[in-house]
Amino acid sequence: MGELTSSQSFTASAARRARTCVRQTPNVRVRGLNTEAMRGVFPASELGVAMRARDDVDDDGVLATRRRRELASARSSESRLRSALLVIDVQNDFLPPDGALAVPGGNEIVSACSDLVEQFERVVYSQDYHPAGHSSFASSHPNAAPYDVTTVSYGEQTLWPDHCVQGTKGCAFSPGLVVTDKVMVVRKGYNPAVDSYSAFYENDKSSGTGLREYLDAENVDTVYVAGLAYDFCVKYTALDAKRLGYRTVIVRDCCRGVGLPGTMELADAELAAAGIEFEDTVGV
Ligand code: VGL
Ligand code: ZN
Repeated sequence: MGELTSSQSFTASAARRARTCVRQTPNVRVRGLNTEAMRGVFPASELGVAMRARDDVDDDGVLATRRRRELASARSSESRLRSALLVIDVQNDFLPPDGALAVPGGNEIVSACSDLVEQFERVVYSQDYHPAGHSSFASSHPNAAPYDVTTVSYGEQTLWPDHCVQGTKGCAFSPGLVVTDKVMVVRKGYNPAVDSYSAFYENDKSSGTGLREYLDAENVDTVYVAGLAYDFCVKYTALDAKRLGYRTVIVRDCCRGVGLPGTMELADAELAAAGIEFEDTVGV
């Protein structure tokens, strides 16, 4: 993962925090470590760590994270102080190869999301957090199959394979994701009768998660959104953020989508129509 675009400037305190985070993972200087080849060799729990070790090293052997920290202090700005990163649902069940609802390419963004986390003053993680037998599971409906669409009291609901059940390994954050101690975690989807794609509101649009109140208390005016899945939880989180009045930026190369028929195109169109901005990190 490389430098961020110029509009993504950082604060010195985020850089200090980054130093604390990075210490938790081994900063081994390994050149040319082939993470593709390692996929079949390392258990998933080790793979996240191994990938970070590689990503921390530039071609010239300089730690990329150190270079970003230097940029961080240089680019420190008032607007950065008022922004928050929302990391959406980077949980084992959404990651190939073993996740119950694996998002294609989901593994490719875990390390990049961790790099992003280190560059923000405020980070909120969302966690899909369903009770067993949740109404969004196809298994809870007679004669339904995963990815069928059904009509419920609050509108259309896609039915999913059982996923992110509270207390299971699939519900846990990916071991490759840096989760610092002092962060807000928004759990969603715990109401047995209502699904929740957005990190702000349940799908019935009536009950809030408390995220808005937190961001407002922190004087946040800009949210960056990254994670899984682009065409569902990232999309609905970004649409709600924009509707609530935040400047909303999707970090596109730190997202991957489920990709049901038409869902990626629909997400692109809806997000653009809503005036949501897109940025990429550079030179991953
Ligand atoms: C998600 C489907 C069901 C997501 C969560 O995180 O995008 N998608 N639950
Ligand atoms: Zn879910």
